[in-house]
Amino acid sequence: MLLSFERKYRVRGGTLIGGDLFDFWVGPFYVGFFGVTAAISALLGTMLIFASAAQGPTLNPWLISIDPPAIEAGLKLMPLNEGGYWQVITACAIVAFGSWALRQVEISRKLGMGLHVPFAFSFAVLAYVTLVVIRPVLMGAWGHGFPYGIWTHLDWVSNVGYQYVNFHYNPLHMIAITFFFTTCLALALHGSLVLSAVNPEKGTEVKSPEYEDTYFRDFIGYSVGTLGIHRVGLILALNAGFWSAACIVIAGPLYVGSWVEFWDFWKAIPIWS
Ligand code: UQ2
Repeated sequence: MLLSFERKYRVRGGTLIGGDLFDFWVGPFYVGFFGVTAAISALLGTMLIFASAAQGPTLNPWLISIDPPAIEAGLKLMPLNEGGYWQVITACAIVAFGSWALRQVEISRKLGMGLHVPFAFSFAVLAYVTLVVIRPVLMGAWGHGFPYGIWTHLDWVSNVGYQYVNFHYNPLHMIAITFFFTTCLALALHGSLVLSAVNPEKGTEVKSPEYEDTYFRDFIGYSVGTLGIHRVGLILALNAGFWSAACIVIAGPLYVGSWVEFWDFWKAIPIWS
């Protein structure tokens, strides 16, 4: 059922490309030019995953893997069964993710809202593109991309990690992890605080945001505020994605060798050496 609110806002305009041509809805979903490109690239990419998997050697869903070309192939386009499937599937994925972000922009514009949602989603896309395009190109071979398989992508993370002896010593990896943990802390604080206000003792009234502020003022002497916590949450989550991309893109293109030995510079500082 269409809410009366939605009917009011289901009007033409706000599109980036295509004018009125794709400016319509299918059931609850807005389509738009980028809805069409997202659907086509997602469907094509998914069908190619099945086509590649059908080539074998296994149909066990846990073990199926669509591998990038061999490192020796460099940045060449390859035949389908020698990494070409991975290359075309990667291209489909990037077009699908890009379309999805631009569709979010069109919906934001239609509703006269900010672009925070597409901006946030773009950080996730950036992290993926860093792994399968930016870093492989900087290192000169598509073979540095990760394989599309449930088990094999885990192997890839493990193997790449050990190539740098112990990836946890990568300083940007430390920063990324810290942001992931802090994001969890912020969401746990926020989710529990809101639920505690909205689910009071049986027979008592739901508590207003002033109660939430007061809780934290009583507790730690400070409340960041009901709008503020969402700003904090967004900035924490964006940083988690950004530093994840940064920590892997410096490993290889900028720094080769052991992340454990990286910290030897610290012991060599003149003051204490
Ligand atoms: C808050 C507030 C909310 C919240 C939360 C806080 C009323 C409903 C969780 C408390 C948050 C603080 C003090 C900042 C936390 C910062 C980090 C980096 C974890 O004050 O306003 O709104 O949900």
